[in-house]
Amino acid sequence: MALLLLAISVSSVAYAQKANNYVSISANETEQNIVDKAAHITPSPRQLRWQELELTAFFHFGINTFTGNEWGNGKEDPQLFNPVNLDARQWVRSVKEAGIKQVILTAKHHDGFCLWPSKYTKHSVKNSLWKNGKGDVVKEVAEACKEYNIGFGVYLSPWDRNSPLYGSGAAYNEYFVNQLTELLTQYGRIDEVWFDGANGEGPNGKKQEYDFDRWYKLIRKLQPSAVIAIMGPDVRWVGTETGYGRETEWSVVPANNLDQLAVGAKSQHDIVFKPKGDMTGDDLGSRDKIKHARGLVWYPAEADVSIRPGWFYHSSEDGKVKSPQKLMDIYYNSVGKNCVLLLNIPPDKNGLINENDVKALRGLKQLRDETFGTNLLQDATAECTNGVHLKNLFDTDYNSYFTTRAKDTSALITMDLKQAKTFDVLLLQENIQLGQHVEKFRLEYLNGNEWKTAAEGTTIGYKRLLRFPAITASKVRLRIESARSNPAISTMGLYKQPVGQNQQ
Ligand code: FUL
Repeated sequence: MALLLLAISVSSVAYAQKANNYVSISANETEQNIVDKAAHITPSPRQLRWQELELTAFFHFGINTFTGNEWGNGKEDPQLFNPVNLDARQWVRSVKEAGIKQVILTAKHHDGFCLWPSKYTKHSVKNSLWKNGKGDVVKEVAEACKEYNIGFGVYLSPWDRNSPLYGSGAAYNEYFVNQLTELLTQYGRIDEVWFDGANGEGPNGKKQEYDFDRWYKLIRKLQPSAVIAIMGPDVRWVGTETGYGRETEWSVVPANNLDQLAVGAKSQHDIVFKPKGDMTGDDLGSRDKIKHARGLVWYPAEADVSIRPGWFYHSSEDGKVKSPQKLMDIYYNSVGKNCVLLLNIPPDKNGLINENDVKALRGLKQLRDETFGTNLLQDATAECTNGVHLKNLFDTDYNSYFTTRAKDTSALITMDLKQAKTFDVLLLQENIQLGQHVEKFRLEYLNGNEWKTAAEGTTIGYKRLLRFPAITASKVRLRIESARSNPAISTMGLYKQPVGQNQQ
């Protein structure tokens, strides 16, 4: 058994090393050379799996659910925690039915209260009234995710306002490693580990220095397929908590702002980056940004937002749950802008997702189904003088793609819909297994004898969605005006939003 496990972990490391995740740039390289290098950077297998999820959920749940706070101070009485009807299956079912593919539970928030019976603190479910101290929320959620076959991740706050060790340096890092080890070894597969950057002062008045290097190594060793998000090397925070991403979203960004460290002791390849500088500007990866870079790395964006004003449940916010229309707008602006959406749905004091949130999630699902049910291009014929595999644009296989011949980085694809159709949404996807290439594109339609612009954009990445005032036409064309290498477009779709949904 031990040998088998060793074999599995060795092969997964070897696989991870094959990813062309990072490239260094020497002084005097030409801009064209740098652009070529950028075009050939690709996601690691764990990053690709994560990107394809599109929709993930946060469950903010803990002692704050019972005190009404957003940030607890760590002095709460654990006995307050008593979600008498807790049903993790209802949580997971509610989000799965909405099309969400992975959840992240706040196993420990800044108050230090652990949702599992950690051996290393008294501030946990083991000293609560819930199930007479015999319960384990992490276990219940992990098991529900397995049952419903969706991913499971943990949020473990580095900032711990309860621990007397916080601020002490090595002793706190040891405590943190112990808790992280419990989470990474007791609950089966972990798909995402989410660290935020909050870093307050400990009882000694000192800020804790986090030993991220050690934490990353531990995660890579114990859960090699998990992405490490936000204060981590695999997934970057988009920069706001609104759920709205940026117009131009490159998954390849300069590594200048990041601290580089090698995770595997002997490995030259398993390099990871630790966030350091500001990654929240409007433009992180355009030619202008990469031409002076010393290294480039695949570091894609996650957009987080709560379905309610707060991250934790407050009954006073029951009437403030975001509407399906608002959630749909967020979807267009996150998933539709090359991000993964992390939507927070906080369970209530009873241990259930409130029915208002469930209704909003159902509404979102319905709007997505109504909009994206029929690709109006599915029976179209397409022509492109310098392109191949045009049919792949309209199939449902993400892996198959259209591309151009030779070294052509632009393309003009003309499509005949056979009869006039009305549409107001464009969907495009690049096959990011070949990198992210497109820098500028435009959708045109034939109006009488004149081609007119319906929509235009810069980056595509894993997915791009653009809305525009409804157009009726039988001929359209997609212009790839500029790209860093041959465009590899895996999907193109035209859709009509249901009546009543915002047009833009
Ligand atoms: C932040 C935290 O301070 C908030 O409470 C919340 O957990 C959010 C997702 O991350 O940094």
